[in-house]
Amino acid sequence: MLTRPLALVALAGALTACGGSSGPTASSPVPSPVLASDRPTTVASAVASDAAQQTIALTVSGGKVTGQTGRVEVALGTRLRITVTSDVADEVHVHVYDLKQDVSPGAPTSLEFIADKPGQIAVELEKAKLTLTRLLVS
Ligand SMILES: [Cu+2]
Repeated sequence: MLTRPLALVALAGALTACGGSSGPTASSPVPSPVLASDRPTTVASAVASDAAQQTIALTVSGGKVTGQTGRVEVALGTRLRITVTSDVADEVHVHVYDLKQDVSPGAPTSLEFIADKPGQIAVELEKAKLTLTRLLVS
């Protein structure tokens, strides 16, 4: 007996299982680029890609927060670095963005991200349920 029908069934099953996620592979016509200017596009990054544009430093000691506590205004799209120093082991949690990072006594931790979601974002020392600061991203 030949196993060809079985192989075909298996193939069809495999195609069904992963269908939908990948788009059609047929080549679509690419519109020819129309450039209004013959100058090369200016690279606008004046800041090095790994440099934070705004830094927020927070220190937790004896259950109290010092540094840029309260509210910090952040322009939408800013590359932000939050540095947390803590005298207890805990976890820094940036809400909405849902970023988490462990912090240990004597080992400050930094979270760096693009503030691309507007709103009032709580930064919390998770286990202590201690709000370190709030970012006002707009
Ligand atoms: Cu939290």
